[in-house]
Amino acid sequence: MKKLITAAVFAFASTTAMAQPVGGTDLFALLDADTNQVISAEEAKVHEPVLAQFDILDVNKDGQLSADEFSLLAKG
Ligand SMILES: [Ca+2]
Ligand SMILES: [Ca+2]
Repeated sequence: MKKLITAAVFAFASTTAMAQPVGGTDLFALLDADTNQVISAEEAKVHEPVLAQFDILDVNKDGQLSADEFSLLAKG
């Protein structure tokens, strides 16, 4: 199951590189107040669902959410 999710995330990332951003990507841009391409814990406070899952979404535990990490949110 984990393998399937990874594949789905990879496919999602590949698609968004070429296609128009949808849903989560717009939210990412909205939350990324300083436009440094990552969501800090401070920026996540604006959106409760992101803040609630921040630690889970922060896969590499660097205290920030990259676009790839953030895309996991939309998957539920
Ligand atoms: Ca940011
Ligand atoms: Ca991270």
